[in-house]
Amino acid sequence: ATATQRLDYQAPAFWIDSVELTFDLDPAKTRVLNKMRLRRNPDVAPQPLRLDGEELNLARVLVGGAGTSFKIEGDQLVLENLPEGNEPFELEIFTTCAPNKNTQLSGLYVSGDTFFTQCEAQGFRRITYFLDRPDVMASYQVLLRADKAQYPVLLSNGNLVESGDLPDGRHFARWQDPHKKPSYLFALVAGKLVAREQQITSRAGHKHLLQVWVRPGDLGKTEHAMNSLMAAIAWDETRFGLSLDLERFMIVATSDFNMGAMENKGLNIFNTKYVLATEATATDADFANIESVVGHEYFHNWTGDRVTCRDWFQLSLKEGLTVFRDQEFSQDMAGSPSARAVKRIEDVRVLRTAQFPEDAGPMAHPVRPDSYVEINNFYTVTIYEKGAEVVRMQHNLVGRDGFANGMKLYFERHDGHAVTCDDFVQAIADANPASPLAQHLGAFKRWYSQAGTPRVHAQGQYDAAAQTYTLTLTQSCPATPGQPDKQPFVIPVALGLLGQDGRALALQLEGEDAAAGHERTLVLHEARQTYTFTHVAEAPVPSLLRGFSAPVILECDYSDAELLTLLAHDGDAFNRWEAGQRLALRIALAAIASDAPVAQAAVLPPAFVAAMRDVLRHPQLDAAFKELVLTLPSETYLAEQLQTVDPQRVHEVREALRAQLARELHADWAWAWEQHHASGAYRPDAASSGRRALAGLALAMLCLDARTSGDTLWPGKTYQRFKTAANMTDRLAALGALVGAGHALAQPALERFHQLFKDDALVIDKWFALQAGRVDRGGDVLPSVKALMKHPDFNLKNPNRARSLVFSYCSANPGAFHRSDAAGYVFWADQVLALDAFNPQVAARLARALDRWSRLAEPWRSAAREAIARIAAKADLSNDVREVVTRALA
Ligand code: HT7
Ligand code: ZN
Repeated sequence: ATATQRLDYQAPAFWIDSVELTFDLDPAKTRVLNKMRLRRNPDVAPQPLRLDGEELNLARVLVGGAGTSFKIEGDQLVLENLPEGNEPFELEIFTTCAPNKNTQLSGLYVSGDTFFTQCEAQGFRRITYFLDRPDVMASYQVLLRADKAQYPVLLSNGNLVESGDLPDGRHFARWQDPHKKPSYLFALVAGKLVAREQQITSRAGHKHLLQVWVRPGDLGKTEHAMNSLMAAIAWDETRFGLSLDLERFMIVATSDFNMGAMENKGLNIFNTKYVLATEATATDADFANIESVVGHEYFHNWTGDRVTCRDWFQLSLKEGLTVFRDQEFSQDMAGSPSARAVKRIEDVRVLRTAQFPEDAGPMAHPVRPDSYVEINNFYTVTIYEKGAEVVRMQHNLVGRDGFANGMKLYFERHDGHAVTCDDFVQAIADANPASPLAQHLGAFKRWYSQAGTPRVHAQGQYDAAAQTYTLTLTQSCPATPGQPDKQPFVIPVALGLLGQDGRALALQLEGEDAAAGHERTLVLHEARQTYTFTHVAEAPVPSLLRGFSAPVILECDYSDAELLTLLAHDGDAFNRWEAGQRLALRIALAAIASDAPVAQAAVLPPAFVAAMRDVLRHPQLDAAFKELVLTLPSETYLAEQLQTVDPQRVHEVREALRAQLARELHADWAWAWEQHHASGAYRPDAASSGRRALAGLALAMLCLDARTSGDTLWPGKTYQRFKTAANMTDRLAALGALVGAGHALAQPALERFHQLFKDDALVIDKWFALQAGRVDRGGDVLPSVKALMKHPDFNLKNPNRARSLVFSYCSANPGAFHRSDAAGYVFWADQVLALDAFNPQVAARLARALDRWSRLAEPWRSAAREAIARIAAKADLSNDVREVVTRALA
C-alpha cells in the first residue's frame, strides 16, 4: 500500500452540497440509496469524479435521473461524463452491503441485534460511495426503514422530522441534520434500545432533549453518564461560551466498539465501558473515565464538528484540543487545587509511560504527521496526549483569558469550515499579539512538525558573594525516523526557588526593579539560555517545570537532599510528587545497573523510606495525592530510562522495592487502612475516591508483606472485605490485593467474583484483566492467560474482551510478557495474526506491543525481532498491521 503525504493535499474537485440517504436495514443485505447534489469546485481544474467505496455491491448509478457510464478503479467509482460548468447536478447511487459480515466494526455493522455505524476515519465509504474526506461538508437527510418489531428504535443525526408505519410490519424514521458535516460524523443506530431522558434549559434559555440510549436491562446504569453530559454542557457554556447547537443530543452505548467513543453530530456512539456504571459494577476510575469521555465527545461538538479538520494530517487540531478541554473539565470538576494536581499527575503519567516511548520508537511522528499508510494507525497518544500538551502550552503562554479570546477568534474565523493546525495557533496568537506565543510563533509551531521528546538540561550556579543564582537551560531533541536534525522548540519552563528550609523565595531577574512573585515562566526558545536571579540570600533549590509546563524530559543534577526538600516542601504539588519519583527512579536505576541480589534486600535507603512515611502520615495532604507519591514508577517508565533493557531485572528490582516499602512501612499501611477504609454512602467524587485509592494501596501492601511474613490476618481481612464490599472499587481492590500477592485465597475469590458478575460483561472484562495483569511469579501468568482464552466467556472478536485479556497481558504486564523463553512473544504474534483476519484496527494496536524491541537485551531482542518478522512474513496482512511491523523492522 502507498503512503499518503501531507504536502500532496489538494482541494476536492467537487463539492457535495446535500445528501439524502435511504436505508432499508437488513443484517444480511442492507440497501442504500444515496442521492447527492454536487457541483464542480471552480478552483480546481475540471476532472472526473472519483468516489471512495469499500466492500460495496454497486447496483445502479444515475445522473440527473438517467443512467450514466462509470468505471470501478480499485476502491473508487469513477464518473467521467458529468455535466460541465458549475451548476449543481444530482447523482444517485444504489448499493448494498452486509452489516452482519462486518467484523472490522467500521462502516455499518451489527452488534447483538442492533445496527451501529463507525465512520471515522474512513468508514463512510463502507456504507456508500462518497467523497469520504473531512473537507467535504454536506447537509444530510436520512430515511431509515426496518422491521418494526426487531428494530423499534431508528436514530440518526439531527432532528427527527417524520416517522410512521409501513406495510409488512416495517416502519420508518426521517432525520434531518441542521448542520453541515463531513461524512466521518454520519451515524445511524437501529435496534431494541431504551433511553434515559433529560430536558434541560441552557444559559441562553434554549430547551434541549438529552438521551442516553442503552439495552433495556442497562437503564439503571446510565445516571452518571447523563450527569456527566449535563455537567459538560454547563462547563462549555461557562468556560468557553459554547452552547449546544441542537434540539436533541443523543448518546448510544454498544458493547462492540474499536475505541472509546465517537463524536458523531448529535448522535455520539459510545463503548459501553464509558457509559454504564453503578457503584456495584464500576470503579472510581470507571466513573472518572465516563465523566472524561462523555465530556470529550461532547466538547467535540464544537472542536471537531463545527470546526473540523481539512485533512487527516490535521487530526490533532480536533483531538489535541479536545483532550485539553476534557482534561480541564475533569480538573474543574475535581475542585480543590490538590485534586486538580492529582488529575494533572495522572495525565502526565499517561504521557510519560505511553507517549514518550512512542516518540522514541519506530512509530514516532509529529503531532501533525507528514505521511501515513493507514490513518487508523495515527489515532495515537502523540496526536491526542502530546497534542493536548501543545495546546496547554499555548494556553499557558497567553493566559486563561487570552486563550478564551483566542478560541473566540478561532470560531469567528473558522466556524463551519475544515481547517488546519496552523489556523488554530494563528488564531490564538492573533488574539494575543503581545504574548510570548505571538513573539515566537514560527518556532512554537515546531511542536507540530518535529517529532521526539525534547530534553532540557538545567544547571544552577549560586554566587553567595553576589547573592545571585544563575540558571542555564539547554535543549536538544533526539533524531526520530525521517528527522535527523531538530531546531530548538519554544519551551515554557514554570519555576520557583525554595530556600534550604523549603520557603518559597521571591524571584527577581537581573535588570528588573523588583521581585515578581514566587513563581514565573521562563520561555526557552534557543538551544541554550542563561537567566540570573538577583537578591538570592541563600543557595536555592530550584523547582523547575512546575505543573509539567512542557512535554519534555528535564535533566537536573539534584542531590538527594534537594529532592527530599522538594518532596517535603514544594508549593507545587506536581513537583512535590515528581521529587519522590526522581528519588525512587534514581534508587531503582542504580539497583538495576548493579548485579546485586535484590530480593529481601534493603535497597531503599532509610531516608527515602522515612520520607515516604512522612507523606503517608502527613496530616494535611490528600489521600489521592499520597497514593500517587507512594506508588513507584512503573516498569515501563523505568525501562524507558535505560539504554539496554533487561525486562526481568527491571521487574525484579521494582518488586523488591515494593516489597521493602510493604515491609518497612507495615505499621503505617495498617494505620492508613484504618484511617481511610470506612465508607459511607458511595460517591465517586475526588476526595472519597482518593480515600478508597489509598485504602486499596494499603491493603495491597499489607497482603504483599503477608506473603513473606506468613501473616494470615491481613489476607483474611482482605477476603472478608472482598466479600462484604459495598462498591466495586473496594471489592476489586481487595480482590487485586489477594491476586497481586499470589495468596491462596485469590482463587476462591476469583471464582466467587465470576459467579457474582457472570452476566455483566464489563465486570467480566475486569476479571480477565486482573488475571492477565497480575504480578508474574516464575512465569505463571502466560499459562493462565492461555487457559483463559479457552474460557467460555472469552471472545477475541469482541474488542473489549480482547483488550481485557490479550492486551492486558502483552501491553500492560511487562514482567510476565518478556519471558526469556520467548513464549510471550510467540503468543503475541499468534494473537496479532488471529485478530488481523477479522479486525485490522484492533490487530494493529496489539502489534504496537513490541515497538521498543530494539532496546531489549539479549535474548529478548532477537526473540522479539523474530516474532515481528514472523508477522511481517505473512503475505495477506492488512495495511494496518503491515505499516506497524514494517516500521518496527526498519
Ligand atoms: N474521534 C473518535 C475517534 C474514533 C475512531 C477512530 C478510528 C476508528 C474507530 C474510532 N472510534 C472513534 C474518538 C474521539 O477521539 O473522540
Ligand atoms: Zn476525540
